[in-house]
Amino acid sequence: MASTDPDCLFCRIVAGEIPADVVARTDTAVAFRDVSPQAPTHALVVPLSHHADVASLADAEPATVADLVRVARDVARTDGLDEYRLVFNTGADAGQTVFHTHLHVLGGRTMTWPPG
Ligand code: IU
Repeated sequence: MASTDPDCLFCRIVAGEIPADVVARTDTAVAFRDVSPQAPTHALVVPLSHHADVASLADAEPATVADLVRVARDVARTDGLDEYRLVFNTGADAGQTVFHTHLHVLGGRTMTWPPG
């Protein structure tokens, strides 16, 4: 049984309690379109289980981290992308605002670096 937090927005999206534009679902992850897209393709891939950030997920469920990357690749491919950016913001200073692990999949335009 995956750990969940009833107060967590992404746990509630995973559970189907809050609507989202879901584009993929596996035994371990759900992918949905970001509500505030920063690129033509901008999806979030989240584990079913609640862990605040990717390092915590890696400690608890290392295989799920790889699953997130594979789902991200498949979402990009579905949008016709071979080239894309994957981002795990970790901590408020890094830009993390939702404390349920999520992998950003960004693509469909030329990316700049550093991201800011
Ligand atoms: P961040 O790495 O924690 O900053 O990313 C959180 C993302 O979640 C951000 O891109 C938001 O636009 C996105 N998001 C969403 O897709 N749906 C929501 O209801 C909320 C945030 I709140």
